[in-house]
Amino acid sequence: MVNVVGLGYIGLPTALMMAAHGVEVTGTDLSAELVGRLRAGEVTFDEPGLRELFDSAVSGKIDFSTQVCPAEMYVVAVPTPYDKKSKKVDASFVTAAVESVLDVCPKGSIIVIESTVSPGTVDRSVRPAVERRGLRCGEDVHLAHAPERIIPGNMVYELVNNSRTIGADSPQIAERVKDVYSSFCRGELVLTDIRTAEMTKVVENTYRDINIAFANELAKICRSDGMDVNEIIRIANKHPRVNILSPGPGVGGHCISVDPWFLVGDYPGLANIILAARRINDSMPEFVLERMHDIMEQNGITDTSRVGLYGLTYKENVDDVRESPTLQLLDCMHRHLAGGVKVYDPWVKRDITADQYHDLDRFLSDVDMVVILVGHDEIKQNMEKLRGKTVFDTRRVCALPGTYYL
Ligand code: SAJ
Repeated sequence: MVNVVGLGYIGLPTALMMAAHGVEVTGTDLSAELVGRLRAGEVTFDEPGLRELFDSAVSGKIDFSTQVCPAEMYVVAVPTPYDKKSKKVDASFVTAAVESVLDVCPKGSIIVIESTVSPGTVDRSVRPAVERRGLRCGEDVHLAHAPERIIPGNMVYELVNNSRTIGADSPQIAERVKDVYSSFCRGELVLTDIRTAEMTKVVENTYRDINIAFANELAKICRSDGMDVNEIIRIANKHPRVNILSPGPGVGGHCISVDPWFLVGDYPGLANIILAARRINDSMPEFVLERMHDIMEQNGITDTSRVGLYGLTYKENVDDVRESPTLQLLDCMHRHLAGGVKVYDPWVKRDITADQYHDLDRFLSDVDMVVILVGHDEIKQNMEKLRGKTVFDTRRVCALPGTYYL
């Protein structure tokens, strides 16, 4: 039996996937409200294929609970925020979850950390929590790290098809963890030690952050000299060994905008390109704001309340707004005392910010200029409605004549 601890964006699909493939699973979350909704059959966030996965899981062996329970294997998938000042990972949710597991776990059980942690966190925070109880790692309890790799918007597919890394203290334990994941995972399951698994995960997200930062820096260079950055990247990418990502209004989400800071926090003075990339990506909302002002000026728009930010999530076709570039832009505007803009996102039903609309036509009738910040399919499909407006497209999804780009 597997107990998945933490039923958020990673824990829930993982628990459902295991259950749908015949593994007996209990999903645990501290939030009684969340557990109540799951028990009532409600899928707690929007993700393609998650409803179907939920339905096939509940016809198998899955239970939801607020309590951690005795199990052969635990999968810990709780958040790992970073401290914004020190830039270091805050492992307190992980250690609290492990402590709750240690209260009930039978001798010989395996605790798999799926949460992304900075290299060394298992040694620094998890092992000591085990040892403080007089338990021995490798005998009374076994530790492993199997960092998640799935991308929001395509989670269900990637959960099945991506390769994954399993770090453990011994090859035998790694094999036992592999047996459980291979119930559903068709990708290669690479076995290694815990520290290598921790580092590899953070390196993957940092690599992507640096690649996006390169695209964003190119956008600034090209803008300063009247060149079309997207055309340049498109052509450069025809080279067989070049694959530049797309510039945009910034990097959001809880992964790529966070994980590189773990390396900056742990290796000050060594993580130089990584720090520069973070700074470039974090500077994009400010760059968007400057460009917005230029475009407003060129079009005689003086009133920011006639400007609409189109898209609020951190990227396309998800409902997640964590660290979203639009929220960063709003914060930036607030600091520049430039408020009053209107906001609309077809994916965001709840109220996140002031002047937020829930109806596209009303939103568009109240603005003269639209700033596209997310490339949702729904935004692409409704592009004709922007005809006649001043359009500033930070995602290169609008082909209407006269559109301004980054
Ligand atoms: N972005 C760009 N330009 C691009 C690609 C992305 O500006 O060309 C922006 C997005 O708009 C978004 C941010 O970057 O604001 C991050 O989006 P993303 O799609 O690159 O990544 P995430 O954060 O949704 O998921 C990443 C994935 N990591 C990698 O691809 C290396 C995923 O596989 C991880 O599982 C996930 O982080 C995680 O949880 O760590």
